[in-house]
Amino acid sequence: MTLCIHGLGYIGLTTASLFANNGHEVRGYDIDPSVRDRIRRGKPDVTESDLQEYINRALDQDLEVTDAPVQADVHIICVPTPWDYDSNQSDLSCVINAGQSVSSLLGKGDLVVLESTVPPGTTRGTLAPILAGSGFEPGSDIGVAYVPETVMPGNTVAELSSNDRIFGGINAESTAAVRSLYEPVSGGEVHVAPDATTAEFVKLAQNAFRDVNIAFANTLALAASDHDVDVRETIQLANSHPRVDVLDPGPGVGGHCIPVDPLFLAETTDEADLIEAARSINDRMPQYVVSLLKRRLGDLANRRIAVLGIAYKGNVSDTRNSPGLAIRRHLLKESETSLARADGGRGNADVRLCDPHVTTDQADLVTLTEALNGADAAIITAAHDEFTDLSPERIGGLLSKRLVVDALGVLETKRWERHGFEVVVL
Ligand code: SAJ
Repeated sequence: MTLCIHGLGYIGLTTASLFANNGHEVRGYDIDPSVRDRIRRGKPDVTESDLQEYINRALDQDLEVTDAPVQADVHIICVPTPWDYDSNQSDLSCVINAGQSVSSLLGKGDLVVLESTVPPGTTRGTLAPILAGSGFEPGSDIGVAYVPETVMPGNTVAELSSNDRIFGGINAESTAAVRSLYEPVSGGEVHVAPDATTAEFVKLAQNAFRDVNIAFANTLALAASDHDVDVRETIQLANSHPRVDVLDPGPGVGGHCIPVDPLFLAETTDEADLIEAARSINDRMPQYVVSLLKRRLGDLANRRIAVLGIAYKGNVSDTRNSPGLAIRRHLLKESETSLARADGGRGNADVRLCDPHVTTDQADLVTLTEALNGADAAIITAAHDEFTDLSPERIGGLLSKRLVVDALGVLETKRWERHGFEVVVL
């Protein structure tokens, strides 16, 4: 079986490697020549070391990067589907472009699989009509199906081989074809959805579920502070109930999936009040973190603040929708407000960003010592090991005020307090 993977981002390259490592001849194409070049040189944009090894193994076998999409028995589309915040709708242009390029390569009996996260109905309503332009009838001449990916960044290789998979074709023949492709490479159980639209809906439901549940935890954190109650102890006690499993509050919901996928679900229905409320609660958390700091420091003008973590979560390098970067924006905005009110001689807060996992030069990053030196406060915004292992003994002398906002509840508060720190836990 020959496969052509369209889009070699995080999911496309992982999927290409999965099939190459399971004995398939895989060709992969990405529209960005620098992505193709990096993969060919064995230097893809991944930071998980076992994923890097997994990809290298695939490149040593039968994964080859091509300068154009090629004919194959199976085409798998793994292209980005961003949310367009201006028009408030999903942007399916990459899926449409990939579909057109697949259409020009099709032969009778081929299978086309969409893995990109999309609004319900996209495989049947958008992709299949484009493929029909080939002259082959989707469903009868060619198979067309949707297969969501569920791997968790940071734990990709383990989840790739153990997670359950869900498939849905536009008809029974398409479903059977996609099942026989994925079942032999799936370590978890396989579940057949009644159709492609259901499979699309399931993916969105999973991520919206997590967003709503994080919003619930964040709501508890906001409400607990009104009563001077420790929300994390509350959650631990609440979770002793056999049917309660509250998630963790935090500085906001980042990444490319959880903050975006619920919008795809809301786009196609009028019944999205809960989903929209959850989005708005989670989006307000960075501002809330800044308000916790303001309560202690008052005016933020001229303050020096260390933001520890611009990755969207612990031990990953991805900064998309980063709570840490959102917190920086709010700190700067708040101190601008102070500037407007203040007498002459006052300036914006000096916000110093530190993140040992982020290697891109998109933000001015400094070392931990540079970030903390002379700072009025530090805010922990990503649960990287380097930050959860921080010791008050080591950094106490660096800060000008012993104030830490622990937005993720990762520090042992009592120990820090013994060293004269005020620890504000979200
Ligand atoms: N977060 C909290 N509280 C929590 C859990 C997470 O505030 O209790 C925050 C994190 O700090 C982070 C954000 O939520 O900022 C998202 O992180 P995550 O670990 O919940 O999820 P992702 O985006 O890394 O991966 C999710 C996963 N989906 C689900 O768990 C339902 C993953 O399985 C999907 O494959 C992935 O989205 C995707 O690609 O869709």
